[in-house]
Amino acid sequence: MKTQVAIIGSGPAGLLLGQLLHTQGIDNIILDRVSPGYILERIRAGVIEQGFVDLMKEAGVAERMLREGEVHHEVDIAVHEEYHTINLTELTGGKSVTVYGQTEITHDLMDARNASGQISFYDAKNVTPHDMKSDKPYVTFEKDGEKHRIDCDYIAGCDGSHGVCRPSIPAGVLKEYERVYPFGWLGLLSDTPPVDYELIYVKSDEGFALCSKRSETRSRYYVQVPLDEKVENWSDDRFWEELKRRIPDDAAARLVTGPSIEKSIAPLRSFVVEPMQYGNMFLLGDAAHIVPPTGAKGLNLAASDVNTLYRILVKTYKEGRKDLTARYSEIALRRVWNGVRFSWWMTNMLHHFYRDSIEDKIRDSEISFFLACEHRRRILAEQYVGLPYEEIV
Ligand code: FAS
Ligand code: PHB
Repeated sequence: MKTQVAIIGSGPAGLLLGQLLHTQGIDNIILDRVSPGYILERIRAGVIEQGFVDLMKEAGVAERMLREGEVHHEVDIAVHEEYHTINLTELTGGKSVTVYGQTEITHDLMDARNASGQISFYDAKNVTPHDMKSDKPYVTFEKDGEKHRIDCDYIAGCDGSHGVCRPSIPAGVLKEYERVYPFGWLGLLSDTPPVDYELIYVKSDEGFALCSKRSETRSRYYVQVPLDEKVENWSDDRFWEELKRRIPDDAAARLVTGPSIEKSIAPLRSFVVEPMQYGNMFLLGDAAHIVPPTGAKGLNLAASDVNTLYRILVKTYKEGRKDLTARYSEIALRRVWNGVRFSWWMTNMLHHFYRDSIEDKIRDSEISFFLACEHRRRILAEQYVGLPYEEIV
């Protein structure tokens, strides 16, 4: 088989890149080691930056997101029972975020790919990138007991944090940066009405909590738990009691509880590799970086990488540019590090680090300082809605 771009990974990064390239007539094949159903069962992100919404529009797959997604013009931060509203739209000159689950985005992109007849291989085993430093890279894999080879111009590593692309880069090439936090997020999804229309990020003496949603009838909640916590130790009742302890009393009084549809613990860490490419193989999304979800940046940084590589490849194929592919990592990392820093900053300000130390007092002071006045809240708002994508020139 031959294609122009071989995409490894059928999560949001791979699917969005494939769909955008298709709109420009750039041929691509997507490979994933699991089934579409397995991918769609994963419950993950929920807050989408305007830049991501615009990319979905450009890819021609935004119709349901625009119909069913909820545009949010503000977000609340409750610090020890006191609410602080961050008016995103006022503070950023008109920007907003959209609440629309990652699962739905993946659904929409998969449906569009199937409708367009583009080639995808699921349940592909032993997917392996080869000759990334040459101008004739290729990917091999096995499917239903048969071995296959895809010759291509470029390989897009969209295979997440446990993929094959990053580890296939020879030792000594990549520099890894990591911070592991002493806690994770225990998340619960329930078909209950959300406690509030707006998202509420909560800083309490008992720890962080987040009240989010997927619609007016489906809620998504999180509570911070120690890193060694096990989800099997958390009955629904225990989750709801702990959430009520942490959120402000008025919210706890309105909270509608119900059976969990999904319940899981995600560990929190910050992780970045540099560079985000090796020859003609590019790393995108979680394959290159991981952020704590406190800033709602994980999925949005994946979209940012897709935007960068997509624009570069269009100029490479359509304008004959030979200089841009070598600059993907340099350009992508500028926005990645902004997202990593914001996610680290929000995580530090809002979580309990299980020590009663001077750092905890400094964190309390920092969140109070930035919530205290409009021009400081603007610093938070501008990053939460998403900094602009860098123009590729
Ligand atoms: P993904 O991990 O989504 O997709 C990678 C794909 O590659 C998978 O389908 C996998 O099967 C495939 N793959 C892996 N190895 C392969 C191989 N060897 N061969 C072929 N295919 C292979 N972000 C937020 O903004 N907010 C959140 O609340 C949030 N919650 C999260 C909770 C969890 C538990 C996790 C893990 C992440 C969360 N994230 C959140 C971040 C998440 O949304 C990611 O940023 C997003 O999935 C990134 O998308 P991709 O880069 O496409 O990677
Ligand atoms: C979610 O709804 O899953 C969500 C929302 C905001 C975040 C993280 C997760 O910062």
